[in-house]
Amino acid sequence: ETVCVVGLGYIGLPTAAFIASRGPRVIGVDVKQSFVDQINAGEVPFFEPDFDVLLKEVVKDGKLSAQTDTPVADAYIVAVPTPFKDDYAVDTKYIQAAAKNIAPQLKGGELIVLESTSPPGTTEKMAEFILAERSDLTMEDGLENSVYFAHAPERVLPGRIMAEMSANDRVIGGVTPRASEMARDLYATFSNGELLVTDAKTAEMAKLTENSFRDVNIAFANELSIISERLGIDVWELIELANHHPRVNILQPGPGVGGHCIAVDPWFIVNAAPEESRLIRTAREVNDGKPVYVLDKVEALAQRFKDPVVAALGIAFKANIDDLRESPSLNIVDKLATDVAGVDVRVVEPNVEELPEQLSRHENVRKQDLEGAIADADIVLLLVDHDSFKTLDQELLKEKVIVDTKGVWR
Ligand code: SAJ
Repeated sequence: ETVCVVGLGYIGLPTAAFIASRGPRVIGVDVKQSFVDQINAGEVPFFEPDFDVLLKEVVKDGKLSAQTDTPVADAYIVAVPTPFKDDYAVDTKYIQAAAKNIAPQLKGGELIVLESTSPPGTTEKMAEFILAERSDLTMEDGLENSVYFAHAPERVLPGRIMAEMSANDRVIGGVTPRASEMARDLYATFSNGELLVTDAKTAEMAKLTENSFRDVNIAFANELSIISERLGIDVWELIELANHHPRVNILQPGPGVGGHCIAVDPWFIVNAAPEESRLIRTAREVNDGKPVYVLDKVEALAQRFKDPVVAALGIAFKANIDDLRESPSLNIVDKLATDVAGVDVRVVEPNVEELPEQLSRHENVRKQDLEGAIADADIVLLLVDHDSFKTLDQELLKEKVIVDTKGVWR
């Protein structure tokens, strides 16, 4: 059994390593030569707690290797990015590129699983795309020249991948019944969770539904935070109290919703059924409005100072990670530096070495250590609830104007 995993990012690489640790030989494919080289040297090209140990082991044992060309294999797992375009329709260019490379390797009998989060119907489109390249193959079950297609959306939480990769239940949706069975057998090699079989379209929608549920819940919390401020109520206490009710579970407000999943996936539903997706669209708008609200607040406070110094604590998209994708905090700092005359922004971000271009291009933004930035600041703006910020000595905040978007210093 050889399994080929296409796309060695946050999801593809851990999936490849988990499968390799359970027996099958795994070949990882990525377009990025630097990723391939790093992986073959047993190094993880991104930060994920405790994952380096597993990767080193499977690479050293010769169970996992990486390359840029797509090989012949018994099963393929496609875990490439599915970004959206300006109109919020999915951009399937990476799926198509993967399909184009897989097509010539097929003999019949292979399983091809799409893991990338995708709008309903995408797995079938990927199948059609491959079969358009290979008119000698079919997606019908049980023939000699059958190829089997399924969707098995990933659900791991970045930062907790080692625990969740094998523990989470998985939704598995085949384009045909045989494809579902084959995909279930593949995931059973490393998953200890329940493997829930359905069709491909329902599996695609299930993933989008999970992330939209979270987005709607966070939007509720963010709306409550703005209402509470208006009414002079502490929103953190409010939510804690309400959550004591046995059937209430409200998530936490913050500076906005970021990352490449929760802030993206609901749009795939809105795009698929625009008229019917009123709540899901509004939740997106509420969450996207929160960074603007925070920015307005800081800008108003900055008026009190001649050349205000702002310590911005955190630019990652959430706590205790180094991922800056779709980060609301990053965008708040960027806009702050542009909008406020005379402002000087000191960014504290323990999880990144250097500021990204989006910030380093500003002359009035620089990176600083936590204590130094706070000592110099007029306004302390907490944007991410990193552990090191939570344990800060409160004495240091005396006489500072504080904007605490995560409620960690209440
Ligand atoms: N956030 C809040 N308040 C909260 C929780 C989160 O404002 O109470 C914010 C975070 O700060 C962050 C954003 O939401 O900016 C998203 O963070 P997250 O921790 O909710 O989720 P992700 O994007 O890291 O991972 C999600 C997970 N989905 C669900 O929990 C339903 C993960 O299981 C998925 O695998 C992942 O999306 C994905 O790849 O789809």
